[in-house]
Amino acid sequence: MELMKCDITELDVDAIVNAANRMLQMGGGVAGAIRRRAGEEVQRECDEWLRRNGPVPVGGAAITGAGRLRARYVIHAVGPVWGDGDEERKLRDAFNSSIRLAEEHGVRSIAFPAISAGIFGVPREVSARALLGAAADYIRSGRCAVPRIIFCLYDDETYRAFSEELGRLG
Ligand code: AR6
Repeated sequence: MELMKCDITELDVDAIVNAANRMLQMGGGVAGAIRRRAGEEVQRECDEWLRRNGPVPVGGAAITGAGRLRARYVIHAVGPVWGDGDEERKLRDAFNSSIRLAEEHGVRSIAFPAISAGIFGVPREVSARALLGAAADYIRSGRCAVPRIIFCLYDDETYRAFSEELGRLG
């Protein structure tokens, strides 16, 4: 598990995770950055996925190509909105759904943002605890089909919250 302070759209990994909404409409935050940098192709693929499968449940994920990005795939993970209830479990589900799709597509390196910790209003400490906890459980399970898991944090406060949580995990 690695923490990086960076823009997720710049990473040279097999898959980056988008902090998505249920309708896969790429608005602001990470989604907006991906849309600008990858090109409209990714939003078109999202629209097609939605037409076939309907809205993604909270805690679920969808996969598309990555347009002009260096990554091969974008995995659109839907986190909870703060106040929905059971936010931590839903964030763990979003991590697990994303890793499952990554495994199915032969992804060997993946980068996650602090899902729900922006526009969706979940405190960064809660996002850190849930996502790093789920990642630690995944690594401990010994499956390791996705050997490289990066958390890409955008601002100092979020980077600090994830570092502190990682320290607690030991
Ligand atoms: N790279 C890495 N992290 C980033 C980047 C970036 N380029 N840009 C922002 N962040 P958010 P959410 C951080 O709002 O809360 C959209 O409209 C940001 O500072 O992207 O799950 C979607 O379409 C924060 O720490 O995701 C959804 O409707 C974290 O990424 C909704 O927002 C998550 O912030 C999703 O909201």
